Amino acid sequence: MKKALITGITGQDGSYLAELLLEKGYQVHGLKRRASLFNTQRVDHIYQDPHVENQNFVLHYGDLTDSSNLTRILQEVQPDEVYNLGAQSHVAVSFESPEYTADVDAMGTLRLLEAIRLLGLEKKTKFYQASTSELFGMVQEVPQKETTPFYPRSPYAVAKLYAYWIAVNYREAYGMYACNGILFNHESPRRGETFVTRKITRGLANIAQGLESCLYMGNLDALRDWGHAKDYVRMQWMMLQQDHPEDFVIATGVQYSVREFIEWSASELGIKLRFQGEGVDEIGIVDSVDGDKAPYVKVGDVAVRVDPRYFRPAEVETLLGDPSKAKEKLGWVPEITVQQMCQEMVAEDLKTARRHALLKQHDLDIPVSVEN
Ligand code: NDP
Ligand code: GDR
Repeated sequence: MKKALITGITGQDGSYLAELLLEKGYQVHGLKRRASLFNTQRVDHIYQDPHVENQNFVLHYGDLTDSSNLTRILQEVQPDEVYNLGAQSHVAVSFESPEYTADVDAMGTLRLLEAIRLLGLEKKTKFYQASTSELFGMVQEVPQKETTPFYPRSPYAVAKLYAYWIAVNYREAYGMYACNGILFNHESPRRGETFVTRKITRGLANIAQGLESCLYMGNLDALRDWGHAKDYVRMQWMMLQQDHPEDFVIATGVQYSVREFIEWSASELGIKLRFQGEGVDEIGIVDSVDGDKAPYVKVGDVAVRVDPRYFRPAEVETLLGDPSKAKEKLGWVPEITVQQMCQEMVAEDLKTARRHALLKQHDLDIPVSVEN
């Protein structure tokens, strides 16, 4: 039985990858952080009681900032494959916590690689590094592919640039099977609530159910190449099944704006929006509404406003990937379109909003999150 260790197993990708590897018969080990509240919601459905024998899903307390902890877990597990998905992954937050982001995202990668090497696992353990399209930042070529020069635009992207190169360096210096998946944005109903797509689907579903009145957004003109996380974790696994390690761009090859994602999500909820104004004065007004789908929304309501607090000190305006290498060498093509993904995300967030609306009607407390 193959063994995999996933850092970031409690995150969006970690949870889908764990499901995939379990289906493939792996024993899956994951790093979870100690937190004052439960933080394993995304993997609770595959959790196994530690009192039962022959477990194939095991969580270990750990942190990418702690070398001794990483070394101990690697020594205990002796994994065939390590997927380094753990990261402070929010670009905007990285401007607020740049040093911590560097420690986890850059140094954390080095700590893992060095632990593998010092334990003498460098010829046994294959290593996947969660690299990112944010490396391209201020884009130097359209579309972006494996050979496009990097120009990171945030502390997050700069930290990930170090992680990218240290993975390449360990491959070249020590002959390790280490590779980078340069993944463009990928989303799902499990996406963190403060990333743009989920913020939109959740916010608009709440508006449709009368739980919120307005969605406050940053740069509506940003263009992204969005795919579905399920498609992208499949590729993470494929990258470690080759004879030789290589880096791959993973993307759909199509880009849309944040404004378009808002329009699709609203339309799924029976709300047609008209955008007017410019810059910070831009608003999204309800043009027509299907009262059955969005009973609390009226024509003329301002459902979207721009709030400059969500602008970033340096923005990545446009990203568009060229996944030709992944297609040609690995036969990978994304199966879920961004529009299908948007539908799925809206449907899931609507279910939750309906549940919360029902609780509210009965004067019961609803779990409110103020962070966005
Ligand atoms: P998430 O933010 O959903 O998950 C991040 C994971 O990292 C969580 O499990 C989190 O734990 C864990 N983590 C955070 N800090 C630490 C730490 N100090 N030590 C150990 N673990 C930590 O990210 P995604 O699943 O979306 O992304 C997975 C990886 O892929 C990340 O590295 C991200 O930067 C990268 N990436 C993501 C893309 C995307 O579009 N989703 C695109 C390209 C790259 P906790 O649950 O406790 O917070
Ligand atoms: P990104 O994703 O920064 O590309 O990083 P995010 O969804 O946060 O932003 C995408 C674009 O939307 C714009 N935007 C907003 N973003 C957020 N979060 N909130 C808003 O209100 C808002 N309004 C507009 C942003 O400015 C940006 O241009 C994600 C993360 O998953 C990284 O870890 C990963 O490496 C990259 O994708 C690829």
